[in-house]
Amino acid sequence: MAPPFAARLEALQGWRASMLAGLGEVDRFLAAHDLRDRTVAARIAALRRRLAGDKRMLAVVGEFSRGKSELINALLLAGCGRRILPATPGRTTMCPVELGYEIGTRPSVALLPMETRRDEATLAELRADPARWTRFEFDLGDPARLAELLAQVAATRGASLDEARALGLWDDAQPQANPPVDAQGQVEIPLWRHALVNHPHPLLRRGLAVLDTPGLNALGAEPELTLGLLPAAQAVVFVLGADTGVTRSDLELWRDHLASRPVAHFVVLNKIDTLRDPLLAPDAVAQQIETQRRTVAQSLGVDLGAVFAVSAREALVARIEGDAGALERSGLPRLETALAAGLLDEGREGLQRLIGDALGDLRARTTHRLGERRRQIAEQTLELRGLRGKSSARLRAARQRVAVEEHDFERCMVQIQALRAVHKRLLEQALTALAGEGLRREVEQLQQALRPALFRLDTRAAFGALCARLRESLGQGEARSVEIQAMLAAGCTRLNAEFGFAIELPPPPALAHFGDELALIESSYARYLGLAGALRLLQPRAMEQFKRMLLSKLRVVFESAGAEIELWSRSLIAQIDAQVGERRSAFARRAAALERIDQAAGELERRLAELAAQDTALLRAQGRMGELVEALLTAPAMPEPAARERRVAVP
Ligand SMILES: Nc1nc2c(ncn2[C@@H]2O[C@H](COP(=O)(O)OP(=O)(O)O)[C@@H](O)[C@H]2O)c(=O)[nH]1
Ligand SMILES: [Mg+2]
Repeated sequence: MAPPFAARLEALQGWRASMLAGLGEVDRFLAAHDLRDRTVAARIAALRRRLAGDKRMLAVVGEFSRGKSELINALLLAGCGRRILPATPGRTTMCPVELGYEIGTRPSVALLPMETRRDEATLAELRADPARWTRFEFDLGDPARLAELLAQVAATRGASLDEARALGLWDDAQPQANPPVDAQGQVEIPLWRHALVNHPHPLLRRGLAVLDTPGLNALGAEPELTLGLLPAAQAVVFVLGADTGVTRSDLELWRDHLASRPVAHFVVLNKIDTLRDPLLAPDAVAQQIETQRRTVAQSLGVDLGAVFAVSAREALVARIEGDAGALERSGLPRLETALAAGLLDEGREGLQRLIGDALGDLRARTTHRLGERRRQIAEQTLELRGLRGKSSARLRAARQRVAVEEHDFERCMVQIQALRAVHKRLLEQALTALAGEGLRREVEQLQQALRPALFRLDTRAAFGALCARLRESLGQGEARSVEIQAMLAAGCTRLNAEFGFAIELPPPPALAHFGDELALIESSYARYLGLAGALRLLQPRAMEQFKRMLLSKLRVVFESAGAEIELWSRSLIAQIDAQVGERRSAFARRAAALERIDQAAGELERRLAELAAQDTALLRAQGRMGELVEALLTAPAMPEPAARERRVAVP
């Protein structure tokens, strides 16, 4: 009873593996033909990293006790033969739990102590610092041990008000959100801040990651979850309880954090088993479930097809007991089919496009360089044919001609040096516009502006101003790269005309999508600022953390934009260098050939034959490169998701 998305993940994995293998072959081909300069190598390496690290994150979100953890137990962990994530009354998830797998590592549970919230490091930074985590390994044959370890994610402890305040778990400004204080003046706080489960489950091995969350509106959840983890998810499962219906807090959570996220949404109406009634006919119960589904779709403003009526508990039991009929009745398989389509196809197209673009570009450049080599061979052939039956004096004259041509050619180096100097200056300007230092200043300024704005409840204006300035910086980076392009274009035209180069300008990097990413960050942070979130920022610790998270998000966008400009402009310079190198070695080969011809009879014809053979090999290489790229571009994609899978009706 493997989940239906296993097959699809398998296909995705297969596609990825064949792409990786194909890229490896292209890489080896280029190296063998002396076509793999530094920028080509960097580009291929970047593609391979993207392919290898292509993870899909599914976030499961909802209010406390809707059955999120139980749903993950049924979706992913039923193979353990027991309940693994704590999901019983009185034992609920207290911290975000991420399930995933790093290939080549041991199964483990890593827990981040709540105390780490005292300092300002963000979760993203702490991830890279294993010393801060408490790590336990487990044996795959021992599910009881895994369940015991995961009981920790429900663990709590008592803390004084001062301590809770310092950890950002108590806010005097929001009494309604605070945990209750016991007779000793203590509050109950989560023991852990975050949990990472490293489990080689077949789905996790294939790049799926699943995020289980405590309630989002809980004070403890704050920025990390809504600003850091949720935006990284490709799909969100929003869990409601059939026993509670859509409550006000469900609706708030949906509206404030989920509805406007540009990712696939799946709404789960869980616990439909609670609607079963021995005094009602099964038809009448089904009718009730259907009515409730409609109500849910209406209240959330989603398609009926996106609402899945499920019993996570019955699904888990059915899987453990191997009862196919009960599993079907639990409604889970339908959800899984939809998840497979929504989660796995999402993003793959983008990756495919990226690879297609890069390969197309690589093929064009390679064909061009091979063509250039063939042109030089043709010229040499012509020159040598002209020497057939000619005297030694004529040969000497030809050798002198090569020397003069070479000397003429070397004059181009002055122009190239000048071009390089201007390029370097413009590139530096472009990169400065996108550098981290400026970003930090901007975000610091925002912090200054936010403080008074918080009291006026006018944070959006301050944040809007920051975003406008950031867009301007991005625009400046873009403007510089247009200048670089224009400057290099003029220089290259001159070089091509005067020295017979065949330099082709690659199209300038497309930076528009960085603007889109900036807009995405802008909207999720603006949403946060509009909410109770803004109030939380009155706490200095929360403000500091907000600032650091914002900065790290922005850095990724700006640094990637800078890297793209740099790679693009360096690839152009590399092209010039490669052509200079090829021209120089062509001169050397011509001179050496003429010398040998002068010394040995028969050498001329031998050299002509050699040139003809080289030309044939180059022609073959051109064809081979085309074949390699074509094979990759038309690699069998994944099975198309059947249209009806996306809109299943529930009986
Ligand atoms: N009847 C019923 N109870 C469920 C179902 N799923 C979860 N529960 C119960 O609801 C409670 C909360 O579940 P849990 O998974 O911890 O909720 P979470 O806080 O959203 O992770 C637990 O007592 C579960 O046993 C279900 O499908 N049917
Ligand atoms: Mg839970």
